[in-house]
Amino acid sequence: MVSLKSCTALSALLAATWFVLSVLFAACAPWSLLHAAYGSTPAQNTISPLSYENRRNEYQHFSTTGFPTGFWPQDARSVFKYPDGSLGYVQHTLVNGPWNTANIRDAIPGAILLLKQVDGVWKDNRSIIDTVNSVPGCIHPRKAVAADFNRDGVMDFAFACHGWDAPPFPGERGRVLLSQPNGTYRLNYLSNDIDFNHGAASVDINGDGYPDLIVSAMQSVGIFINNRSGYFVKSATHTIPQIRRAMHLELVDVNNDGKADLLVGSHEWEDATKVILNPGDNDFGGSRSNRPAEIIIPPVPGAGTIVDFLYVKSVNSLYVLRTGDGKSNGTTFYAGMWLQRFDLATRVSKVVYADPNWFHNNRKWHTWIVEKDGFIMSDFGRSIAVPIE
Ligand SMILES: [Ca+2]
Ligand SMILES: [Ca+2]
Ligand SMILES: [Ca+2]
Repeated sequence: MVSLKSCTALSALLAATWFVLSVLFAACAPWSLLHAAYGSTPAQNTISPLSYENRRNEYQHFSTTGFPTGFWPQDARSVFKYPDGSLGYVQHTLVNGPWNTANIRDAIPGAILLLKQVDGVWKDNRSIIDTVNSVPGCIHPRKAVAADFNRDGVMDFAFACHGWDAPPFPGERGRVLLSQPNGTYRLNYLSNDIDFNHGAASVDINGDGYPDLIVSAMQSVGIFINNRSGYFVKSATHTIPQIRRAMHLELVDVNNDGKADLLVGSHEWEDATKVILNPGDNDFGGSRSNRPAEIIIPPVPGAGTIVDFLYVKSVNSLYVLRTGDGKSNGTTFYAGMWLQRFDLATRVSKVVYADPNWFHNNRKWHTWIVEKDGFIMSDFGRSIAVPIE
């Protein structure tokens, strides 16, 4: 039983506590609001910092049935989920290039296409893009990287852009499509850096909870640290000196130690295709005397242009999507499709699909592969299906 006296004391204590809490709340509220405004509250976030996981997961439910007529897929694309659980599709369009326009002065920036699946039908969802406060799209987008860069629980997209695709390859700035507190998206520059950014992938490099980027450039691979608002600064301290060039790269854990490993590939006649195993602290460069362990993927003569990587856990193998290199075996540069399986346990390499004359959707090579229903498939339109075995 509680006496009247202790009740009075308890009431006084509660009142005092309430007063202290009220003062604290009043003092902290503006700070909380500031955090909310900048989306820097890392609570309840289920989106992976690994873009590889975000890109692959949603393809399990993806179908192009009901896609807009006159639509065709372009390289910088991703399937994702909106906060309400419905499926989304994003694409940074590519308008023109040296193949249909002679002069770089006539280069037209691309734009963002956003779709949303409602009752099984794809709807145009571009109305949620705040175009007034967005920068123009880039000239040549090449890859979309999906992660929640400003940590507000809504998927964002970084676009690796490489600029006009002809000598002297001037490069350009990447772009990032960021969710806003009012439910819209804004397109912004990704960083101050101008380069030939062909490939990219995200992981939290410095462990602050915000996804950072590893981006391929013309002569190197750069590490870009997220300033926690979705803008990136090229790191002067994190470098990866053992890669000269990597047109395509991916971050995925291939040895099941819980740390993403770096897969890099480019033009195989210039640079080996390889896995750099994460030493545990995301320092893929290491010190000069202590480089992380590497696994070299055996080359496929004639098909030395690396396009995509897929790790299939059930067979502990890395699948490498390739196209022609024009260097040997009578192949043509960027024509045809090859799929190589590399067993990470036995280190045995096998070409499981090869078609130098592959042609589909008006294209001579395919960009992205996914694992679905026991097959390695094209992400779009079932233009390839190779059983996993
Ligand atoms: Ca976000
Ligand atoms: Ca980070
Ligand atoms: Ca690993």
